Amino acid sequence: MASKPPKSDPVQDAPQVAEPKRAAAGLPAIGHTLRIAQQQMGVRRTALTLLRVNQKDGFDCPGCAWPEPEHRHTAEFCENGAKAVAEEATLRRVTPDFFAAHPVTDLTTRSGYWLGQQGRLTHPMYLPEGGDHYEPVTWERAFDIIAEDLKSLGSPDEALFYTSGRTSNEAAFLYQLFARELGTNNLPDCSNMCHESSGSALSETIGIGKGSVLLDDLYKADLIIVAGQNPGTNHPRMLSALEKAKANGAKIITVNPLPEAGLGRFKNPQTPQGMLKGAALTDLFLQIRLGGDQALFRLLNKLILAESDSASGAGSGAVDEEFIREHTHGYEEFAEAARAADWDETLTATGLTREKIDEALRMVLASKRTIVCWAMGLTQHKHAVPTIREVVNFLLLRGNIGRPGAGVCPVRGHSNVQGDRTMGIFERPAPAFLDALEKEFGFAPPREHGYDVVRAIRALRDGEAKVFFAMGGNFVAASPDTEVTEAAMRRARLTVHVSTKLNRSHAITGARALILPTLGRTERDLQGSGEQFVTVEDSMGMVHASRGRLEPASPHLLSEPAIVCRLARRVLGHESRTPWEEFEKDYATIRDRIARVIPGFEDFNARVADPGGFALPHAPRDERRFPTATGKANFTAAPVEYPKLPEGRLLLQTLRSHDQYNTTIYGLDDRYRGIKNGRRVVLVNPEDARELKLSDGSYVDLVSEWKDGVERRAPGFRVVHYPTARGCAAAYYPETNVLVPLDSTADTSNTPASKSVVVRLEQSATD
Ligand SMILES: Nc1nc2c(c(=O)[nH]1)N[C@H]1C(S)=C(S)[C@@H](COP(=O)(O)OP(=O)(O)OC[C@H]3O[C@@H](n4cnc5c(=O)[nH]c(N)nc54)[C@H](O)[C@@H]3O)O[C@H]1N2
Ligand SMILES: Nc1nc2c(c(=O)[nH]1)N[C@H]1C(S)=C(S)[C@@H](COP(=O)(O)OP(=O)(O)OC[C@H]3O[C@@H](n4cnc5c(=O)[nH]c(N)nc54)[C@H](O)[C@@H]3O)O[C@H]1N2
Ligand SMILES: [Mo]
Repeated sequence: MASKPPKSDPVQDAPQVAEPKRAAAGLPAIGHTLRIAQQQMGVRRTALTLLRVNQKDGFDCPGCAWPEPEHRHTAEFCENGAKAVAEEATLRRVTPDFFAAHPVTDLTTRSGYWLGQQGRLTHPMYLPEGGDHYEPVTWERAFDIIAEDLKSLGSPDEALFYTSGRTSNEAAFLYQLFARELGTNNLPDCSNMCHESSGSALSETIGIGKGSVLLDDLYKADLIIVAGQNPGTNHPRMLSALEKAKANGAKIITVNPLPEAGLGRFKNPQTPQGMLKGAALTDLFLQIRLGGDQALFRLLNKLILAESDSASGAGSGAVDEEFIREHTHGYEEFAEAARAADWDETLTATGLTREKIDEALRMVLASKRTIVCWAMGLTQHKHAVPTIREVVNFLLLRGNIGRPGAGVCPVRGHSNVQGDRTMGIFERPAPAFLDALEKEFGFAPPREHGYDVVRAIRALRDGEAKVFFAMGGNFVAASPDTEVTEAAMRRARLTVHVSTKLNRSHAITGARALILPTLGRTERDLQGSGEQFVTVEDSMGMVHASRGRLEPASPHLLSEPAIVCRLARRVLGHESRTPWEEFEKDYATIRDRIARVIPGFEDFNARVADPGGFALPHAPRDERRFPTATGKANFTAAPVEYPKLPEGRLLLQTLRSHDQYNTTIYGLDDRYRGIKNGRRVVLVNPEDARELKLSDGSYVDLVSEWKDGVERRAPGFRVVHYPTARGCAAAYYPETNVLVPLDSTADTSNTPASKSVVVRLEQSATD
């Protein structure tokens, strides 16, 4: 039997703190997984469901975007994948009775954890203007309401169409097509808050905004640098890949302000030996200060050049001269900037010692095949784009792009965030993509760029956008500057959420609001032509099918493609020549169109029949061709930046605990970091804490300081003395989003700088 959701809320947030763990996974992980899964699903459903995750005839894990290995274990999932599945396959339900019992004013007082724990949404629900209760509504009426509002807009650009990254390729393709037939490129997505900086930096330098390695490359690498990523929690299956890489002789350098458990010792739950002993993954740990990565890579580049310039190094091949000559552009300017890198400044920016950097250099020079992996620790800074460009410089210098065992590896978050972008979910679409849409569907797509997430919030705030539609996600909780974002959302005329689970975005609404409940990945999708499957693209550009088998959570759910098709028919009517009805009936007909519009998808339906899926083309990886403006891989030479802190302040990063999936909170523990039963904690280096007179266990308010002079405050955090880098602090998202100023974003990519918030810690009034 599944257990009931918690009744009381606010759930008691009373953190208990123990020593952080050194090893990740292993037996405790399995026990933990089964406990959480059984609470949601009961024993039988847990076993049946978990066995189908990531199997060739099963569904793609809705957890992260890490690829599936060629040879899959019977249980090809990880602890956190299993939690993501349990969250969706839960037997708990949010019915119209629930909404009758809980007015919206009540929902706004509840924690995100409590809301999520209530279970799956079962009926389309409508919140009328001035009402305080969502009421059940028919699908027809729901589409009428949306159509009314969309048609009354002064311009289609007053509507926003957000996407979170779980949406399938088929649904995403239809969704962007609908928005563009309506007449807008306002397609902000979670990627704007996530890997946008990677996309920006990579498109400019190598000509494609995606990683250049496949799983097999990791197994062939001599050196893997993992910077700004916590795979033990967020991409647990990556640890198995790193373990295999090490068995093949690779060395691993970890660059992180925190000593994250998984990168220390890993106990592979899928091998008996791994369970007992575990393997140490990291060979060299560089405990860097937040935002110090650009300086670090710049100095390494200087040292590589110096090695190449030195008499003893002449001809040593420290730099790959032939590759640089044949395939790159901008080398001279870059080399000049790199040679000017300053040791002292680098030591200040990184907080590292000379010895550690020298050791890293030796490992770099000894490696013939190097891969750099990264995630949010690199992308969510003001200077994220130049930081990632510097990583590209570092790899180009030794010819580490476009050959086996080497390359760039941005590790994506949401399971189909990369696919959604490939399908055209982008506020700044390429002209060639729009041309292809125009040719295939016979309408003139809008050419003007749309709003990204931050600009969408400003548009709502300023009354320039009036209808907000979300395909999944939890926009108000995931976005920065919570108070600003919530106020902005309340100004909308209509907010609509296509969702599986209840979340805060359903409580903070426009004048009218709709909740449209949808099928999850685990569920059977039956349409006019029979059972359907969808497709997804993983972090390494592999496309494959995903087929749900479970009975849907309620008979009233529609699939995401069906919702878009019906909405499009209702809103666009006869003006649209697109066969929406046929698309809804048979998703293979959507894939036929994708095949004609998007390069790399030729013969889509035939190729996706291969259970292993297929790889999308990637010119730099496949043929060392760089489709950039210069036709070559571009070296760049931006000035080095790093955050500078005023006296008595700390730099706060906002990150994930082990028991959450973004804004979905599975539980109140962060096992690897030794935190139990609470989320309002702030991790502070003991030396900093001593200087700031903050004892372990005391309570503080986090107050963010930004140049607009507005005081942003998150009250009541328990101080935890923790071995993070000096001057740095860490606390969980989304509780701390209230501290991230809307205007504090990365240059070029406009991604909120969620890993770089200047804060002062004030004793809490209640302490
Ligand atoms: N279980 C689970 N899985 C998930 C998610 C989840 O919430 N839960 N979220 C998914 C999503 S959408 C994403 S984007 C990914 C996120 O995956 P991660 O990027 O691993 O997630 P974060 O928790 O934000 O962790 C950031 C890591 O970077 C480090 N870091 C922070 N700032 C810096 C810096 O300036 N320099 C360096 N070198 N390191 C830094 C932090 O200490 C931390 O280890 O995970 C995906 N997978
Ligand atoms: N401060 C701070 N803010 C951050 C980050 C950070 O590190 N720090 N990280 C950023 C990152 S990397 C990301 S990706 C964003 C995440 O932003 P979002 O993607 O918007 O947020 P999620 O929490 O993943 O969304 C969860 C909701 O998605 C819905 N959902 C789940 N599965 C499905 C499905 O199959 N279909 C549909 N239609 N709905 C579904 C459920 O209703 C659930 O409540 O947050 C960003 N915000
Ligand atoms: Mo993400």
